[in-house]
Amino acid sequence: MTLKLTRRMALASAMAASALLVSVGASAAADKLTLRLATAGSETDQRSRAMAEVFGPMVSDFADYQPGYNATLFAQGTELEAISRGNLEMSIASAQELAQFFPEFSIFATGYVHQDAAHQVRVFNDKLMDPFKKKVEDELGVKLLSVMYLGRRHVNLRQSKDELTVNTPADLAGVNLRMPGTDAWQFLGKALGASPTPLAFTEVYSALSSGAVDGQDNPLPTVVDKKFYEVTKQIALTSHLVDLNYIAFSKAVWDDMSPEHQMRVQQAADAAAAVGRLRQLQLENSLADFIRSQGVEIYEPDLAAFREHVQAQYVGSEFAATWPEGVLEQINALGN
Ligand code: KDO
Repeated sequence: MTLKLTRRMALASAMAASALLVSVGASAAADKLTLRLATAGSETDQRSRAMAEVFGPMVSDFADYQPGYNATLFAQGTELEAISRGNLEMSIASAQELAQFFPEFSIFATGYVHQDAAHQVRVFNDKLMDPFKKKVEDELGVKLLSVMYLGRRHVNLRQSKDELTVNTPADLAGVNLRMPGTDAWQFLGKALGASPTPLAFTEVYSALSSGAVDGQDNPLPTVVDKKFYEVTKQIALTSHLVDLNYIAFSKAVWDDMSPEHQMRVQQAADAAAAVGRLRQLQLENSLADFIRSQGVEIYEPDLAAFREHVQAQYVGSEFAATWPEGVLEQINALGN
């Protein structure tokens, strides 16, 4: 925790400096606002497409949207710090990355909490989010504009179902499961019963291909978009995390915009999130047969066993200790 506080204090001073730079930059450049977005996602990912096809055009009369895909602008997990330091304007952020700065964000990255895409939207728009959003603005200089739907994460393995059938978390003992690099992701990998390995998203295909890892856990649309079906043999539909991202925006750039441009940016972000969500849901509900046609077995494990085991790992955990009193109950109350 001390490290995080130090990190946050360092960021606070960097933010102050960047705010000055932005205001000087903005006043000096009378032309369009430049909005660079960094993501580890591909250009064909539905979140990336929605930002390019909806967000960009909706703000194009006053802002120049410049996406950087496949972690080419900033390495996965470093985007929020880049925004905070004034080196980037936007990112597609995760609750797990925010939890590196504010551990309480791990509640939105906890297995089997969000029930579906609509639940994610109700939670993000509920007053329970206000203190979370304010803290990120005040201490990191990042404004969370909208929530994006990434999808249901499932266990996707190189081994065939005959070699290893995944019914309960006990079946994942010793499985080298790639999870993204942050603490909250590694904790989820362990909660599933596996032995998690941190690895950047852009390295996953080659690690599966070489056998450096046994599996990964992205949603079905990502399995297709990144062709993970070429290097894996099964998907156990654990649905262990109905995953989300946030459209993250520089607070310094936001504060420098007129109220009209702020409203336009907010509307464009909400529209892009809505379009991306619908497209991702349609894809998610239609890809199983295609993936099976590529030789990947897809089946349902003992969901009750997974849900019970994973939830039990969080009770009394270091993450649960950071959750504000009553928030989990409020999130559950917004469920179906
Ligand atoms: C991943 O690295 O598996 C992950 O799905 C984690 C998400 O939080 C998000 O960073 C995502 O990668 C990227 O947007 C690439 O899809």
